[in-house]
Amino acid sequence: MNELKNDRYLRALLKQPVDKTPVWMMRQAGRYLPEYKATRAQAGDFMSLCKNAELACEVTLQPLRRFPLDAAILFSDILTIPDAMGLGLYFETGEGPKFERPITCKADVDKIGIPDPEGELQYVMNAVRTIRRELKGEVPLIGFSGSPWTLATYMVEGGSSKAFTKIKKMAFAEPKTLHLLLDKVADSVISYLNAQVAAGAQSLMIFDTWGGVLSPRDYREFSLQYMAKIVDGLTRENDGRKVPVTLFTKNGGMWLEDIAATGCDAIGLDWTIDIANAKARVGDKVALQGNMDPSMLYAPPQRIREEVAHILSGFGEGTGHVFNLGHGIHLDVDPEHAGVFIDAVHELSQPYHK
Ligand code: 1CP
Repeated sequence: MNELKNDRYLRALLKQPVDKTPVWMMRQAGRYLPEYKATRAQAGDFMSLCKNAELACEVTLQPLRRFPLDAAILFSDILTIPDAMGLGLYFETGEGPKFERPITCKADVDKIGIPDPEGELQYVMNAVRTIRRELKGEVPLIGFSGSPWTLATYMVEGGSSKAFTKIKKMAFAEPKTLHLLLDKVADSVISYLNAQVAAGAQSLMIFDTWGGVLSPRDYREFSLQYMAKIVDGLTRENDGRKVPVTLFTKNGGMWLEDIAATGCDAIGLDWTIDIANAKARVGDKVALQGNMDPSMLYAPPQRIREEVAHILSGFGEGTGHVFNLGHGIHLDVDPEHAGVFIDAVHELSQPYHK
């Protein structure tokens, strides 16, 4: 069994006692850090950075050198799976991700296969192995993937979207085609995440960034059902330790009971729900991760500390809380404010863990 020097994050996810509330930040490696921009420039572009294990490891570790974070997250992207399926991912400067060959009909779905995690996606597993080696047991490594619904939005829309008309047209006019696609993506996610665990990931997170654009019934049919299938298919123990699974649906605060019923270990919350309310509803079943508005990092340090104190008191005493932002850190945030946030969590949470 590999010993961890700081396992506060894994313990909180499994609701075991901790000395203080663990904290990490979604998108903690990224453009708000000048050292990230330098390494990205060295790699040439974003995908080359993801595909170079040494450089992906370097940017994963950069935020940990600055801040006393309780977890590292693999530097990669959710769109590696559709790229490995042959859709041709590219990034245009100043714009979001795009696909050369989006999914438009059943024939397109029939053509795609389940990528081999140690084949087309081996660069991701190499990054996981390199990061685990270089972390030297300091903190746990989080592996991740997108949810089938969220991945399918990019695959069908051909990139980022605001109204999601193409995928909703498929959902409501050709539901069988979309279900076929979601099922293939779910199988791909299961094999991808299990390979990340085999390569050294110690916890898993599924990002359902766009589940919240669906009605409650459609969320269950097109998003949650497939996340539940994934939770069922995942390796939940490795190397003598449990591998906790966190599901994050942005804008999913209405559906916490349904999400908890998948059997996940933790639910990621955005800032549109009061964490006290979330705890009262599902706190006996799952741990909670979140949930400060990432824009709060624009506020002066005193206001950031006040907000951290408010969220900590909302969760109250005891374990089962991993502090985080409710979504990714903004790229124009002052890194010093991120430091204020992280220190505030560690300092102000101690009275809740007596
Ligand atoms: O350097 C750059 O210009 C690229 C920006 C960037 C970065 C830093 C992209 C492109 N992806 C990433 C890394 C990334 N993406 C991580 C790394 C680990 C960390 O957190 O430090 C993770 C976990 C992701 C996950 C991801 N990618 C999500 C889910 C989480 C979320 O933010 O909602 C989504 C939706 C994506 C798609 C994507 N990739 C990149 C961008 C700019 C986007 C978002 C596009 C959109 O808004 O539709």
